Amino acid sequence: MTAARPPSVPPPPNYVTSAKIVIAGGFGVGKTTLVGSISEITPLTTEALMTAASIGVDDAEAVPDKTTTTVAMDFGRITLDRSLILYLFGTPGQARFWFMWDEVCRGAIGAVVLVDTRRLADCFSALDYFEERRMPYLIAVNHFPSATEYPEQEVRQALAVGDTVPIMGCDARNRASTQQVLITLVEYVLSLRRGGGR
Ligand SMILES: Nc1nc2c(ncn2[C@@H]2O[C@H](COP(=O)(O)OP(=O)(O)OP(=O)(O)O)[C@@H](O)[C@H]2O)c(=O)[nH]1
Ligand SMILES: [Mg+2]
Repeated sequence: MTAARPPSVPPPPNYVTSAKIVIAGGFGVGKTTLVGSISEITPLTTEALMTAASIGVDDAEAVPDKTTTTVAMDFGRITLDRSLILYLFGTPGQARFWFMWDEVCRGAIGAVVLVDTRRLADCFSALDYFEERRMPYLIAVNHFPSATEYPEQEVRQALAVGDTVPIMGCDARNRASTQQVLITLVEYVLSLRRGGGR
């Protein structure tokens, strides 16, 4: 993000700020879908076909239509308003690509942790990663048709995240829904910075 300006100094005309956001979460939770639903440029993806070799390694039971998986990262861009451009970096979902995470997350202002309520535990390592680095994150519950919807408080308890961490539902395939998630994250990061949080 561009260096903060003292509040008394108005931004110059055409002042544009950019920020990096990470889209994280477990395997097959919809990270690539989310980046693709909102990006105004053709997203850069690094999808590889899932072959028979992934049987028993990648649990695709909850997402039977899934044929590819991210092996490095996703990249997209969205202009939220005329003065704020977000660069979206999606992480690979599988544990064997952990070595990519530091590169993908470096310099990000915050993260969206996508979760599927059928496989909540899959996001624990992402939560640990952001907690350890004190990087602000929110929880976006990606609603899959066969997944049970739980009240926010139950999701909060199951994930053991703090009371201030935003939790919201979303549909990663839907642009408006994805946009709302990103706006909520940016507002949360700004509120933490104003309040001297993380
Ligand atoms: N019903 C429903 N299906 C979704 C949604 N988001 C993604 N999918 C489907 O779920 C599957 C997984 O989506 P991806 O976007 O590849 O998931 P990912 O998190 O990037 O996966 P990895 O990179 O392999 O970890 C795909 O078949 C999507 O079409 C959603 O909001 N609702
Ligand atoms: Mg992916």
